[in-house]
Amino acid sequence: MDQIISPALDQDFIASENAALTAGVEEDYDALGRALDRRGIDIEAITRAVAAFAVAAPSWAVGSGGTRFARFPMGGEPRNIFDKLEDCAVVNRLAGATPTVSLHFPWDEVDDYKGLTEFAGALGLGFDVVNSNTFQDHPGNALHPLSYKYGSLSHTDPAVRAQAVAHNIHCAELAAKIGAPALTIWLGDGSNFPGQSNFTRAFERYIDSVTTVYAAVPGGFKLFLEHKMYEPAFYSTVIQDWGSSLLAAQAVGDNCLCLVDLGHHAPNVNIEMIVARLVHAGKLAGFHFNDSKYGDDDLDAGAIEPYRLFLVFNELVDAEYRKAPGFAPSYMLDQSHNVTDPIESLMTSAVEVQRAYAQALLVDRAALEGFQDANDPMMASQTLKRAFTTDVQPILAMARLRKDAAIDPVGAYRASGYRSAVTRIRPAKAGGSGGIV
Ligand code: LRH
Ligand code: MN
Repeated sequence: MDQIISPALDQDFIASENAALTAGVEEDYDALGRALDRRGIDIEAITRAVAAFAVAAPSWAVGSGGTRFARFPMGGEPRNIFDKLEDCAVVNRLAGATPTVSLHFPWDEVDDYKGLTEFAGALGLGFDVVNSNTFQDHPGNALHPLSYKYGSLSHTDPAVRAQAVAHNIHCAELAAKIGAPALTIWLGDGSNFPGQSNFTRAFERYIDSVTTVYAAVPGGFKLFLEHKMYEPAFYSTVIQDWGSSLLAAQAVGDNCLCLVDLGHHAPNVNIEMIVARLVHAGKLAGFHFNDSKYGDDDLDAGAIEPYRLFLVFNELVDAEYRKAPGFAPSYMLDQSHNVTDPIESLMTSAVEVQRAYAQALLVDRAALEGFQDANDPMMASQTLKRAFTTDVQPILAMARLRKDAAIDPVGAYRASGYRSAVTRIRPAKAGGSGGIV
């Protein structure tokens, strides 16, 4: 592996970057601590919870993303999973919140998974939920001779379904090799014209296929079903919404759960209520965090609708507070960085997800329940807003400082010269036509 000449991972460099900022953080932290104490909140308890909070980085998002129109690569594009892990290590080292990486197969396939796990371990990284891919063809890949143009696990042709089933079982085997706890199955299966697909038969073929995968994976290994309203299919999608996902997960088995990608809903859908329903059903797998204004824009988490992200975490903290049975969601980012340095976006997004969690921890749940039971909408709303409008920046910065991460991750990253260092050693990738990755 080429040696990257950058102090981005070096403790002394990070400490030197923090030196000028530490006194300010401590002063702000103490002031916030006093203010929270007057609200009966122990800032140290919040900071410990925030420091323990982690969200997985998506291996496929450290390279520049694109749209169907174009992709504009920057310098130092990762060439393979090893480059991607080095970039993920910088995200984790500086922002201190992404100790695991979510892999995508076959994009991240290698010959030696023990070697890959050791390589990641040496960078301070582990592996999180993996992802299968039957939403594009894989020319030259002997495991995928048949096309997924008209679907995969729900395809009308049993041979294509069998190929897609085999791929998902293979991904579960790879997950076991790297210690990943689950497999996320997202499909592009659907239709572009009314009449093109029989909704019921397609759904039943899908359930039958996932049930075959479920029967083949080790006991305890989880399958996460990811719903999406549209794209690449533009009329119907087999797992189009949380209802379809829940019905399928309930049909498949106890370890089959429903993953919520924030961008996979129509604008203005009440995602926080979907979260509450999936928690109620004991079927919440976890999240692909990102943000969006219109479609599956895969923008940086918290960049467009931070209050919505807060309201999602308000439901998650409420579930923790109620000790909801089987509540153990997996947190992952799933974004496409078309105009920013992906490392800066992933660090910033991890911090924004942490921010929403910290704010949700500040909600006075006993008071909120009282106002809800007393039908006092104004005070109930104000109770949430008070938590959301509390500037928790000192808590986030203190949590990073105590983890030897960077108080200002983007500032430290830019000062490290990492991007120009990788640009020097990784051959430039030509720009080109579309595609998110
Ligand atoms: C589909 C999706 C899915 C991934 C892909 C990269 O839109 O959210 O989770 O497999 O993006
Ligand atoms: Mn996703």
